[in-house]
Amino acid sequence: MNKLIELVNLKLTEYTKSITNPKLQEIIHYTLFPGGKRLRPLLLLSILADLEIDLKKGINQAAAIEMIHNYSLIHDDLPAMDNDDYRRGRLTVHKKYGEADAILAGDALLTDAFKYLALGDIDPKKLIEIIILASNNSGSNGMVLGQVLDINSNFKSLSLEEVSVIHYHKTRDLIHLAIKAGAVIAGLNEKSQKEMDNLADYFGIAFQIKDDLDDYEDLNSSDLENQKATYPSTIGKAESIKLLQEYKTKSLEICSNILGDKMFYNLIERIL
Ligand code: GRG
Repeated sequence: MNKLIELVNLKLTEYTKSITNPKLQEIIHYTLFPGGKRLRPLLLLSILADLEIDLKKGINQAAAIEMIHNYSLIHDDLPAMDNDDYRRGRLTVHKKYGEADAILAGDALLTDAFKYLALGDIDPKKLIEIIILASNNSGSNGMVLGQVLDINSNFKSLSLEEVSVIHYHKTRDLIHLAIKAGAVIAGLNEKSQKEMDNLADYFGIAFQIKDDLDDYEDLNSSDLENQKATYPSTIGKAESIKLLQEYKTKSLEICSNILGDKMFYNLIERIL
């Protein structure tokens, strides 16, 4: 797993060094390093590792998805959105560098990501499929839709279905992109790709439930301040834990059938 993270960090370093404006380079470096768990690149690359496919085939796409994820975090933290001062134990980008530069760094990460999505020694048809997937999963019918629904739900009480739709798009969509890109690069057949879509649904929602549960008793959480509808605030802590376990088991089952009990399997065990 560490080897995979090292590869991702190398690619993100190469990207950061390519930014010619020193201020923008500093802000993007601050955003990407030391970074978070690198979950989305790990999901993509572990599919390749488990199927013994050269990791170089997916490294550009793995780094690109991490860039899209980091753009979304910068924008999510802005005063007009969740208004958070801290992320990953450090000042958020707008708190450290100001709002205008934070917005622009997010814009640059999202835009630059599309170049990295298109790079690599992969069949051009697969590259086009992944670029369209990236747009669909992060754009107006994907993660941005999730954020729009979320922002408009502050201070409202929601049904489980409404909460699920928000998180399906806000969190599951980018996870789906990472898993699906791995499946496309690996050349999985249609049936296995459908199963991997199901895995992305279970894992994506379970990851959000886990995140909500971790935040639930945190009195400094912006979810609490913005009175956000979360899984535990909607269906209770015990039901949330039950749903998390059910989705984790289903994710592990699918993974075991398609990839075996190897790196991806261990990643699910570790993250959920
Ligand atoms: C601004 C268009 C736009 C979208 C923002 C991703 C997102 C949508 C909001 C983040 C809010 C949040 C905390 C969602 C819960 C799940 C989640 C995506 C957590 C952060 O992902 P991790 O844990 O982060 O993978 P690290 O820090 O490890 O990279």
